[in-house]
Amino acid sequence: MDTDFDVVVIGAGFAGLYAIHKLREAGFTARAYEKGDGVGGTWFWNRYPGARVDIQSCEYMFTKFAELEQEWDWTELMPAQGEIERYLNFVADRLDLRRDIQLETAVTAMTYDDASATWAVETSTGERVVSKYVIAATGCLSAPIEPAIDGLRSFSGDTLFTNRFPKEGYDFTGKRVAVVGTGSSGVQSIPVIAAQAAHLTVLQRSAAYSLPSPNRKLNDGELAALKAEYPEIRKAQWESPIGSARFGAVFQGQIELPNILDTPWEEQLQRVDALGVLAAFVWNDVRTDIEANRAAVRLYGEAIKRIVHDPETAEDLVPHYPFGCKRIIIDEGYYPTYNRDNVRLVNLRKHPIEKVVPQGIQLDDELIEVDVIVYATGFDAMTGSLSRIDIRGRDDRRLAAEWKESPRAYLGLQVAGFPNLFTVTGPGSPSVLTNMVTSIEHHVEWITECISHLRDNELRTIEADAGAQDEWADHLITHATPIQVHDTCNSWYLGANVPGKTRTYMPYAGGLTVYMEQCAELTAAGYKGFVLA
Ligand code: NA7
Repeated sequence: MDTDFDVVVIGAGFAGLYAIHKLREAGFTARAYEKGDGVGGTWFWNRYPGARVDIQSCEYMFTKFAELEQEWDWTELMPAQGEIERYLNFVADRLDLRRDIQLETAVTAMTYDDASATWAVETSTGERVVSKYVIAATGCLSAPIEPAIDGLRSFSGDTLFTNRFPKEGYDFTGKRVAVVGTGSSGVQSIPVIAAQAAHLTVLQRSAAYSLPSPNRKLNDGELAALKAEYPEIRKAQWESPIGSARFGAVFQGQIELPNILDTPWEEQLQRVDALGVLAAFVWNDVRTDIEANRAAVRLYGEAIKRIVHDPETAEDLVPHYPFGCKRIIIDEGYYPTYNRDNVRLVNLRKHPIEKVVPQGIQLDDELIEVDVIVYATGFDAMTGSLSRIDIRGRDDRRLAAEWKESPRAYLGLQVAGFPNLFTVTGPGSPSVLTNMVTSIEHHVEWITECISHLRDNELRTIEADAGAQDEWADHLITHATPIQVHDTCNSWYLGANVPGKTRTYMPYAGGLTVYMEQCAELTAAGYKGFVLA
């Protein structure tokens, strides 16, 4: 059967852009559909004030373009949203990718036809195209959650979402603002909003673990020195289990890592004097031993008390779940913000939200009157962006229904029953526990080589074997630490932030290097765990 394109790519963020380039290089025709009116994916949508990556700029870029990387000038150690978005636009222009990208077009439905081994893809613009393969470059944190709060739409002021923040920005000057949510989007935006607003009320359900960002402008000559070192940086990056040899290095330096359980309280406090909140994290035993973890949380509380003057606020800022259950946040001035006269923290565990009303947010015992509400309430992570598309595979199997029961994909790359559909950094991949760019590059390269293999060997389809997929899902559980799956851990890694979502650890926690070796071995063994026809 004739197809419109060899491959449909969904999304034009890091993954979609790299996919177009690699597919073109391998001689395939491709069309990428992107919902937004610009490229950038996560970095297109999440343009809230203070949005910044937690990986160093020299590692948060494509690693295989020796020329291109020399042409791009980062200005900061850990770039902000705007600079990353500009970088991705630069890549799109420089590699001439735009001619294969259709913006403002969401993929709404996809149906697999067994007889022709093709996918019929429908879009929000009413188009219907047929392709041999689909690459879902849809991102791990791309399906926003609108919190189930009564009356959300009844608010008469401005309602903003961090993950769909207005392109033109928003001026909080003179406004009474409420921020709901204290994950990284909330924590990063709160200091910036507080500095502008007349008054800010932070509504916190779970306290965060957050470290002061080591970000700074790159010094004179520093970028040139980094550029000269790019080959070594890349090598180290690809040898790192998290795709970033520099992650954490800026914090840890030469700090020793004793066991917290072997360290007297007075000595622990001395470390707080020297390191602030960071003191709670730099112990050998905190990530593996739950008792050590509890000791670290106690120390974390001490560190917060030394920054935040109001004792009740300081107490409310201490998390009640283990450190390491969620990704640590990197903030710029988060805790000191609570010493400002115009900022107030509300602990929703003590005073839950009843509903949103036209004037603001009604708690159990108080009405918080505001002009603006900012929701920083997170994502249906890893699966949401695909399960929100009506995807029907072999025998009319619906991806959303299958993932509702169990969000699984073999190696995070393919789902049984959905031939020739590839998930870049899908559930079961190391992705979100690593530098996303490195993980994305690995997946896109694997997928392109796989499709080339099918073409070169005149094979029609590849599909995950259901048994191999189940085994992989079991394997994920064995790698997750007791802390990552602890009863009190309600992370999005577990899907625990989405009402009704199956609670299971979705990412592969065994490290990127081990994972890549496994992918290579399975591929060399004739795509073991996949069915090729
Ligand atoms: P997160 O990390 O999922 O944070 C969402 C926050 O919103 C979190 O504090 C939630 O509390 C809170 N939340 C969610 N729903 C509600 C309701 N209904 N009421 C009050 N509070 C609510 O999302 P982010 O966008 O901040 O960060 C996502 C990732 O981006 C991050 O991990 C980094 O990898 C980059 P909860 O914890 O569920 O009690």
